[in-house]
Amino acid sequence: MKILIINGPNLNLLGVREPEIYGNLTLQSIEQSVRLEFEKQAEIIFFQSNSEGEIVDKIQDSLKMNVNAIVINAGAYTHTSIAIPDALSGVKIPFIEVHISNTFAREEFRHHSYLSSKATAVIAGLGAHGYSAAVQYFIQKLREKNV
Ligand code: CA2
Repeated sequence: MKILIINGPNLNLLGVREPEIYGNLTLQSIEQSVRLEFEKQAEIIFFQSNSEGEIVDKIQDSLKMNVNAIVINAGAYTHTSIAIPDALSGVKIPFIEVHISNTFAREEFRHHSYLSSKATAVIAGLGAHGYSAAVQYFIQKLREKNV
């Protein structure tokens, strides 16, 4: 079972700036703890890019890579990109949208997401735990389907 975790623009700065919004954990440490938690149950692939096109390419590649589910924090592209949800619809791989912060408690422009209507679920405001919760959900669902 393969689960791809995609992080979008500026999430490589986690733990370095704005800890009051995004916490103290770096993206690397989040990656390490998710891997540790699930290494016996699934192959977890991490990908971060600041570029919309690279994220679209990765989503398209996930078919060749036999990815079963995607967890995506598209960062600010959540609120602007049509290409990313189009790519997700194109590959027809189920995905969960994750946000570290509660986007609904923030500026109005963060309340709308182009991804949410196509997502299996949306998790916002649980910090880094959102990634684990999403992976855990997919592992359980994929097991039920004997993947
Ligand atoms: O809460 C989230 O996870 C967001 O997806 C993060 C995005 C933001 O644009 C979304 O509205 C909500 C921003 C990621 C920027 O991350 C930084 C981390 C540390 C320092 C600066 C930016």
